Amino acid sequence: MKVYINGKLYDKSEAKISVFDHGLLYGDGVFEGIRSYNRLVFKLKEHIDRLYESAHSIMLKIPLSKKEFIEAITNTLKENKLEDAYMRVIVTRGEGDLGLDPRKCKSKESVIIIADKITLYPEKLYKEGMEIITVSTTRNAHEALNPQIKSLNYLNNIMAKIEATNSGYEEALMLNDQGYVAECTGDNIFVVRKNELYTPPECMGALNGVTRETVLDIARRLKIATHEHVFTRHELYISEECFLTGTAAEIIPVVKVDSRVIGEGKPGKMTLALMKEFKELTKKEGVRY
Ligand code: PXG
Repeated sequence: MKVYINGKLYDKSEAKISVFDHGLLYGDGVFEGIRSYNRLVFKLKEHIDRLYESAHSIMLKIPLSKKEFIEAITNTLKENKLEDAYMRVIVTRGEGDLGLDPRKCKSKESVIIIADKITLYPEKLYKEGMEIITVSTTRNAHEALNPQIKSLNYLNNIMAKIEATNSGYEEALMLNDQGYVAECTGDNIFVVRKNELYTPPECMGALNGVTRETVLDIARRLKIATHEHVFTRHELYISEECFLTGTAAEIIPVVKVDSRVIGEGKPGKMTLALMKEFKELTKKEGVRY
């Protein structure tokens, strides 16, 4: 495996950055998780735009133009001879000293691109649906650390994940500090009620997921009414269908939330239709490499 660091490709064993990098010391940096299918990078522009937005918000200068960044990604994929890949793109503040002041990071920002294979949830969960549980760790308040910023500081999500896995569940439902449904630790959440599709708006603490946007687009194309709407756990419990979306997970059905059976306790009709359309889209859309 070859890893891109600041313009050069290194063997995995040689791909190293400084222990003084503020990405490591403070989580001071931003990232994206991107997928490719059959040599097509899915929604690359959307991921790059979000990366630059996250960087802008934390006053991090990305030392490449968007065009150069896209070339670096496609070249890394080519070099690794991967047809289907999961990529991690990272930009950190770079090497500084042992103080959190980013002005002390005199070296350039570090740009890292890792292209690897993806480990999905087990196939069984896509067929039968998964069970999730609400955890007590609430989603970051946007005035503290805005969930729209995909920063390297993911402890909020990791703490929630630990709570879920400690209880024997694969994924955690996170509420915001007002108790409204926000999202899961690495996935957005959708519900179906009366044949209409609902997902919490960004201001509830949900990341504006690329897969979330894609699913909303597909639904509109299928003439399904879509709503970015505030909802509570009660509305989730009484929904007819529920599913999660994310670049890694794609679309995964949820059949139980906090021990309440959702709908008929199996992946719903609309969920299955959206999964099928999503799969079709990944086969034909994307940036070729
Ligand atoms: N919410 C959060 C908090 C995320 O981190 C999503 C939603 C889905 O967004 P996209 O754009 O991918 O549709 C994410 C993305 C993991 C993992 O291991 C997930 C993400 C990032 C890194 C790791 O599940 N998530």
